[in-house]
Amino acid sequence: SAAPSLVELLRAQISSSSELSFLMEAHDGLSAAIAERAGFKGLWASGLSIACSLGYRDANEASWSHLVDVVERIVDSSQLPVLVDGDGGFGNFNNARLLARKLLQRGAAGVALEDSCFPKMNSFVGDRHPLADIDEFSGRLRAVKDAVADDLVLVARIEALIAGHGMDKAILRAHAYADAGADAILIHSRQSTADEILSFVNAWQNRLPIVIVPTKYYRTPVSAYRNARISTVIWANHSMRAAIAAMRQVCGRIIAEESAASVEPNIATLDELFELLRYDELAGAEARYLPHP
Ligand code: SPV
Ligand code: MG
Repeated sequence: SAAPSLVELLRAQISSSSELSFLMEAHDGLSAAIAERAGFKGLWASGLSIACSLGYRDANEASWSHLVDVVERIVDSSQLPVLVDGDGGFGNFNNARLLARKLLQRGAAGVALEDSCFPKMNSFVGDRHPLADIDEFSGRLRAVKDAVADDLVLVARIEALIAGHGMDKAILRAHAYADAGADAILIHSRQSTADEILSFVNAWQNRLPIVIVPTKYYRTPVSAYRNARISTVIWANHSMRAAIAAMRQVCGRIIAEESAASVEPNIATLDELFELLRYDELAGAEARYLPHP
């Protein structure tokens, strides 16, 4: 039988509650290639990190066409399935289904849509996180499902805890989004412990698989998520934050010392760069395809 497609691979990872899977953030081709080399089996095309790498704020400043262009670079740069952070879908049901079709064309394996209003604001910024009406957002999910069927994994993300609406409202939304055809529920929290996530999971009873983003509650060991039969953990922004720290240090030293000598041992070698982007493959292709003088 044929090798599983990327969407089948992502679906298998996200739908298994007996095996915890991990999606690593990518925001460009390079970060995708590095995550793959490290051994990750799937990628999260992070809205925050992609915006950041473009010099935008995570407030829908980048357009859906910016996003799909970056997703294409991520998809082309690894063999891994990519779950794309689709924010709220950039508008109503029509914008959301257009985004989903374009992501499918660019090779994404899944899309996560959150029940925020356009323009969204990153979940960790400020206190204003107005939620979409449940029925309106369910319509966005149904429109996406009708547009792409099972060719993309559809993750419905609940921002009710971020918005301070409490557990009952969050569970109510999860059931509505399951009814609308979501394949999994992403429940987000800005607390520094996993308590509210674990009580959500307890109340939810695994009607659909659960995806979490432990950016603020990073101290909780993943064994707690295995025990709770959570399906997927997203490391949502760590390569971007590593890049910021590393670039800040190297820029600071080079300007202060007017020399690159002291940073040389701490930065990637050019050979590592050439290896990551498979320059050797190009050399081999040149030998095959260029005329020999
Ligand atoms: C992202 O990575 O863009 C996310 C996760 O959506 S968070 O920033 O935590 O909202
Ligand atoms: Mg995001």
